[in-house]
Amino acid sequence: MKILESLNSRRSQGKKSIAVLIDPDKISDPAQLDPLLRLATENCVDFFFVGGSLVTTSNLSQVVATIKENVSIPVVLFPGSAQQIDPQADGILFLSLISGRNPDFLIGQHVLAAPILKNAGIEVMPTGYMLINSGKITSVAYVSNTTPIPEDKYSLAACTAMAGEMLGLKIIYLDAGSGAEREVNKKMIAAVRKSVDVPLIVGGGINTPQKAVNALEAGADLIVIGNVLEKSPELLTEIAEKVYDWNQTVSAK
Ligand code: 1GP
Repeated sequence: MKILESLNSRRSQGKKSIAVLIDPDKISDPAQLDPLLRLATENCVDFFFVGGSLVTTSNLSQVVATIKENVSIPVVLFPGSAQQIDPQADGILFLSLISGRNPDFLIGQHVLAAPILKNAGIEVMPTGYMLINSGKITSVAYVSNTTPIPEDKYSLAACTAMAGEMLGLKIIYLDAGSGAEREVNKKMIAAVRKSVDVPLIVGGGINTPQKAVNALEAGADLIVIGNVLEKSPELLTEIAEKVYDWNQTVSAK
């Protein structure tokens, strides 16, 4: 089953998913990935997201290859630019940064990426990417030169997501930014959830099991965990357990 199809099918059953985000810049030796790959398999992680807003090394291909060689979890590119494409991946979030007004991240990078993606034959998932303010200026806000949506402007975010869905985007991704001081709040997630039917991804600053539960309860279909696993990989077990528990309740109904 294709990735988007499986997200939609899980959503229609009320089931949630979890993705682990890997920043290729932080993986200088593929062996560094071993513990995370083992933990992800043990904890039934659904996807690996690979990418970053500023990738300064050429590790991407090696990282994707190592994941593909060792586990059967799909690899989804989460690119900061058209340079972060690797044909070994299973899919790519083709991100349009709809919370911002920078044409380069709304359509510019996409024009450069399109012919490469056409040849690569990987699954392209049109995604409305929305940055939500989370305290300090995040790398993604700085690099994309866009202003995140204020975290209490629920209607603004809801209308942005709605417009994205009307433009044909198939996924909405609410992101507080990697290592965010404050994760996207429940009210914001719920407001966006109510405004669209497409799968909703939520990430940025989800670094405790409770924050993961909050995002699931508010309506996230898929939560993304990155930063916190660099220092505390064991937290993946606790967070993934919350997703598993949620899905068990749904199955039991
Ligand atoms: C960032 O949504 C991702 O773009 C994940 O964020 O690294 O804070 O978990 P963290």
